[in-house]
Amino acid sequence: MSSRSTPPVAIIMGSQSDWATMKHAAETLDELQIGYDARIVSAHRTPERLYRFATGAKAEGFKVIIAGAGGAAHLPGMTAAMTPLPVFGVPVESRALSGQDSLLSIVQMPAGVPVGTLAIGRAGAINAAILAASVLALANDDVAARLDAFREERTAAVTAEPVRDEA
Ligand code: RP5
Repeated sequence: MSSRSTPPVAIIMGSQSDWATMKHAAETLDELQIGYDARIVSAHRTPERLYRFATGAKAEGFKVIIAGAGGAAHLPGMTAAMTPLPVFGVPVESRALSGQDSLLSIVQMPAGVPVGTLAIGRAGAINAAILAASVLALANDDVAARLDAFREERTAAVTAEPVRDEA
């Protein structure tokens, strides 16, 4: 049995094919030096794995869950139904409907079972990680300082004027 402690963030996704999107959440957490586990948990193909994960996530020690899925994207909502932890949903861009199906599946939760829904694709994955950091920063001064620095770097990178192409 591993003695490794549970990291604060769980990144779950419905399929291996979602990793191309969800890796951006992982990379952002890496940049913020926040630990995570990345797991494939499919609402449709591995429902028992989803049940075990979602009902046990808080006791396992996770603090925030980022859940990415595409198409009929039930993963974030079903996870939120079974855990009191904050769940951030990332709609993965689907081939058939460009992620609009994913977005509407995730965002339209009934009152009482919230999923914080992000933008479709890479931007949503990155922002889910930043939001996770914001939640963790409330109780962790080191994370708060790293998040402040991360945001300041991005502000400083915006030039006052556009770089013009040479004619
Ligand atoms: C969803 O179906 C997954 O989240 C994925 O976005 C989509 C397609 O999955 P694959 O057919 O690529 O495994 O469950």
